[in-house]
Amino acid sequence: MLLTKSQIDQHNDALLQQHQRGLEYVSGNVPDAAAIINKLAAFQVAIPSWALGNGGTRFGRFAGKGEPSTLEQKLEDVGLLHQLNRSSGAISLHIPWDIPKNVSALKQLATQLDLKFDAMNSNTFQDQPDQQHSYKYGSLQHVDKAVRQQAIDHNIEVIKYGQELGSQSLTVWLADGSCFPGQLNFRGAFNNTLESLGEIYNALPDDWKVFVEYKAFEPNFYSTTVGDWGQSYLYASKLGAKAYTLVDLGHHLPNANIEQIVALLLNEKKLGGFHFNDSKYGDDDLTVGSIKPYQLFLIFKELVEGMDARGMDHTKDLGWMIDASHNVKDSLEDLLQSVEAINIAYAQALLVDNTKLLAAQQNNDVAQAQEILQDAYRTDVRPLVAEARLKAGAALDPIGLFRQLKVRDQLVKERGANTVATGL
Ligand code: AOS
Ligand code: ZN
Ligand code: ZN
Ligand code: ZN
Repeated sequence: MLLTKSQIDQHNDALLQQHQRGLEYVSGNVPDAAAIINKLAAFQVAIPSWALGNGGTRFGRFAGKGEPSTLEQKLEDVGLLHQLNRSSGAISLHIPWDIPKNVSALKQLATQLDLKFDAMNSNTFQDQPDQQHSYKYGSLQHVDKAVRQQAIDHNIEVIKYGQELGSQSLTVWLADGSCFPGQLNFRGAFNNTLESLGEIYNALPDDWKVFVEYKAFEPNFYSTTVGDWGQSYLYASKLGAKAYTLVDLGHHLPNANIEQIVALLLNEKKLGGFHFNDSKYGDDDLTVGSIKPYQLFLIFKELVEGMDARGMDHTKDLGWMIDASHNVKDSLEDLLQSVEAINIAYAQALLVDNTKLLAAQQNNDVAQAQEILQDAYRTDVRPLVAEARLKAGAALDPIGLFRQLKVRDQLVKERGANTVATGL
């Protein structure tokens, strides 16, 4: 089910006048609207295969209708998002949920949909029916070398799938840790994990990166063996130049200053990528920008400033990914909202006058520094984001068009109402 160009054009024509009024207004108030629009148009955020269905909690799962049940259908969903916003040109796969059966057909489909394969994700937090050893007490940290080896081999297999598909990175998120004091020898768990990661690292192709994702808690509730950015940084720096820290916004203890973490990791050349999401209390499941949009802006401000200072390419030198999944909204509408929130924060960050900010900082002019940041944050950049979409051939109002064309109803017709997407 793909949209036609004329469906998009018709939708855009109807909104054009109103859009242009907004665009003129904001363009008159920002220094270089054209440059910002070009950057926005080039910026792509990868969609995780596991967010295309309504995720559950351990208490229950309320499946959505017309969810993708094959890998091909997952690609088609992302292709649809990409047609609507031209900002979702990549998919992140998860093995074994997304084992490709026919690699060349899958690659062909991806090319047709204009999608790239972003970071590959391994899974050693669940036991699969055919596996010999259980991960109940951890995987790469396990006290038994045989269990560790099984987890290492799995990660190496994931790299191989990724190589076939043209991915260039592996994200390792470990559920490893402990639920009770005394359960684990912290140093033993760290050293085992480091050694296991080292074997995976040695299997990485030269042009690949490995991202070590940290998480404060869940599913383990006393300790997590990659529990914070310091631990991830330790692993990444001991592993070598191809290893980086991955920041998932929802994986911190409450009130952590994520923008400062990001600034320092970038400074140390160890920031690898992002999992965007939002949360009110803890965890990682809500739509990006739905709870703390100012924090998201502050993070992007550090990203833009830090990447520019190091001459990095915004579009490809970090891995940009969404990682969220909840129970209540249409998954595709939810992802459109997340991508929009990311683009808005990025645009606001591009507005920050860093020369003026630096001068304010040099003069200890605290009020002025705050004014500069909030001036950017309070600018309504939505017309700039919409203009980037328009120029790229996407919809001025992606959710509006999704609803207008009753895309979900069509997916239900094609796939049925009783679908269960594999994944979380
Ligand atoms: C888990 O909390 C991590 O965020 C993972 O990155 C991700 O959600 C997982 O790999 C998907 O199962
Ligand atoms: Zn994540
Ligand atoms: Zn997470
Ligand atoms: Zn979660």
